[in-house]
Amino acid sequence: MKEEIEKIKKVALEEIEKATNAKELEDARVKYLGKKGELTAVLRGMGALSAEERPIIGSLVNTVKTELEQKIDQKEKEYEIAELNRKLKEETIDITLPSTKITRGSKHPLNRIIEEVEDLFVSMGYDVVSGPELETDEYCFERLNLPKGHPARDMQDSFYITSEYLLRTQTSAVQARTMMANEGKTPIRVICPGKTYRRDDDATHSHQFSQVEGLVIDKNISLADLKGTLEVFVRKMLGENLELRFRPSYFPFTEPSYEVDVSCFKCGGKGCNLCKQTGWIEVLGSGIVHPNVLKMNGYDPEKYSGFAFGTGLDRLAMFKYGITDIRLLYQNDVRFLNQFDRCDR
Ligand code: 2NM
Repeated sequence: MKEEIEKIKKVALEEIEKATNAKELEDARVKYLGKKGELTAVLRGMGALSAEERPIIGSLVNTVKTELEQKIDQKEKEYEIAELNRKLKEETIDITLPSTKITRGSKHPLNRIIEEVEDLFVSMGYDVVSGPELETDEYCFERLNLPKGHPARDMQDSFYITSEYLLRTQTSAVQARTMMANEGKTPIRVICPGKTYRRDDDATHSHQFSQVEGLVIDKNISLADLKGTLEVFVRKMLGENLELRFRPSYFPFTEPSYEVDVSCFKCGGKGCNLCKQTGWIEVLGSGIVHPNVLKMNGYDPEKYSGFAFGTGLDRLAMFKYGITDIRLLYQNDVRFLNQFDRCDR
């Protein structure tokens, strides 16, 4: 019996030692220590032994069992450590490598311009107001002294939705709304930046474009106030040393009306391709609010007067950033937009 046990032990230890993976190790455990294992079989056969032999053999079997268990545990530990080392080696990360860059958005050039214009006018006591882009004929034209039949109302130039509704062709509609909402109270000092729409589409005209218009109404507002205001505006946006030139013009909502030129900021007025050799660049429309417009929107032209102006923000952005095609402002091409992500950081 003793020899049999010693033999099992010897073979078992060899087998455990030979095991090269967890599966073989587990097989050995079952084979020798399991319920139907060889050592367990020896214990079962102990009934045939004498009373003196029984404890000796029993103790021997237990010692061998413990020894085998320890050997298996030790082998298992070795596998675990080897496995851990393998993983550690395989999953090593180089924390000194550069990380993947988080892409940040950038402010759209038009929004930069709008914010700059807003900051300037707010600092001079103006409110920034907005209104609907889908306008009524009444606010877009009628209340701005553009009666039915006026060429500016032409279906060819505007996006009419119905005979009464259209996409606003200028932001002046917002100013008519502001006057009506103020119910004859003064002063009014507002700018209205926003999107406007016309049936045009080429390198210098987009069917959707952006405008800012300004309106001031109070007692004793004169052309001098308009000129001073636009001088501050243009010099802040395009350059402190620029000169302004007021050219008589016509707008239905102002009388007198002026187109405002600025001395060429590229050549300094000497003449170049940008100013087409004239030394001047047209930047604004403006004028003294027409008495009809005041009257129609609740202001007595005998008591009050006002000035108004308007300009295209797209052109302003193009001048400031050297953009040559207006459509780039509306195509949302990241290759274009990315170029502005360093402008104010
Ligand atoms: C311009 C040029 C001249 C203008 C007039 C008005 C209002 F509401 F008083 F009638 N708003 N904007 C105006 C005047 C706009 O844009 C080129």
